Parts: sequence; C-alpha cells; structure tokens
Amino acid sequence: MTFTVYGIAASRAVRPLWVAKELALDFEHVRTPYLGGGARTPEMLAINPNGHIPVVVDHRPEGDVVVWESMACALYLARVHGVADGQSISPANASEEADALRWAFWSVTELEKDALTVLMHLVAMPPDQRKPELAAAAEKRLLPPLQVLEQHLTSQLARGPAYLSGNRFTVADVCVASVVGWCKPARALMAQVPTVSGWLDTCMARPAHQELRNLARMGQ
Ligand SMILES: N[C@@H](CCC(=O)N[C@@H](CS)C(=O)NCC(=O)O)C(=O)O
Repeated sequence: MTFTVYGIAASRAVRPLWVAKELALDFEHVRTPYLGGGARTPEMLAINPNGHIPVVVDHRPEGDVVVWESMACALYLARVHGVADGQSISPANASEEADALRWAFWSVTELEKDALTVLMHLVAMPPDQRKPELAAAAEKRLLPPLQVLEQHLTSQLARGPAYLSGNRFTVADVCVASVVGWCKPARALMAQVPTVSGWLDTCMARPAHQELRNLARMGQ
C-alpha cells in the first residue's frame, strides 16, 4: 500500500512530507509547484478544488482516500501509516491524539497568519516589497501565543525531553515546528522564548527535516 504527496518541500507540503520521511514510508512525491498556477491545473483541481498544495492521495485497497489541508495530511499519515507503539511519531493513545489535534489546530489558528507575515516581510519577499511595519505588528501579536508554547515546553521539561507530547518527538512537533519555523527570522521575538527556540532548533536538525530543506533549496 502506498500514497502520493503532491506539493514541494518549500511550501506547506513540508508537513506531510516530514511525517512521511520520519516514518521512513515508501511513497510517491509528485513535485507540484504552487507558483504559476501549478496547484490549479485541471488535474490538481480534481483532487483539491481549493487549488492549493499539499494533497495526499492514499491508494488503499478499498479505493483512493484524498486528503487536503496540510495539517490534516500530516495527522492522517501519522495516524493511518504510523505505528502507535509509544516510540514513533504517531500518537500512542487518546491523550497523545488529543495533543496532536489541539496543537496542530492551535498552530494554524493562533500563529500561522502572523508567522507568514513575519516570514514574507522579513526575508521571503523582494526587499523593495517588504513592509517592516507589518512584520513588527505581527511579531507583537505572536508573542502571547509563543509564550503559551514556551510555558508548555518548560513544563514538559520536568518530565523529560521538551517535546509537545509524550516527551518524544511526535507529529505534534512536526505540525507546530513547521509554523514556528517561519518566525525564526524574527530574532528579537524568538529570544524572548528561549525554550521554544531550543526546541525548534532540535526539531529542524532532524535528518528528515534536513533532507527536506535540501529539497526546498532545489525548489522541489
Ligand atoms: N490551509 C491550506 C493552505 C494551502 C496553501 O495555501 N498552499 C499554498 C502553498 S503553501 C498554495 O497552494 N498556493 C497556491 C495557490 O493558492 O494558488 C493548507 O494548510 O493546506
């Protein structure tokens, strides 16, 4: 049984790709860019009418299962293609499942929009199009939710390594790190949440993420 991930590593597709690499799964990666309408071809619109990447198509004996929304794609792969053994990145029980769901939803509702503004206006857009005042306002709004994360990770330290759930790296960390990573260029902001910064560096140093960063550098 295998599945296909549509999207490129330099996009939100990094979320399901990261899960797939962490689980060492055998899958097909169709490098679909989002610039130039790549996510809006008739073939892509047939599997995601929103015209966005990523899309995961899971080829199951009972028929294809189509998943879009990057967090849903990541959570789905960990749940359906991972092993709930308490060692892998997949949730091992109801409590860890709840952790993965709530932190993934939290990151898209509390962080993602402002984190993207920071990324775009500090580094991603051409310098003449950047608006530092938009990045500064977004940084201000990001501090309270990042302090929530700081507090949670600090409390996790009392029981073991500082990860979001179960004191081991899980899909919850993939989901949240993929958003918090966009805040990295905001150095003054990140300096105010040192435990978050250390956790982020640890997550991003993982071989699976390094592999994806290399793909992203090549535009894949
Ligand atoms: N909420 C969606 C957003 C997906 C999204 O906006 N993807 C971007 C790339 S990161 C895209 O496909 N943009 C192309 C377009 O909208 O035409 C998710 O998380 O999957």
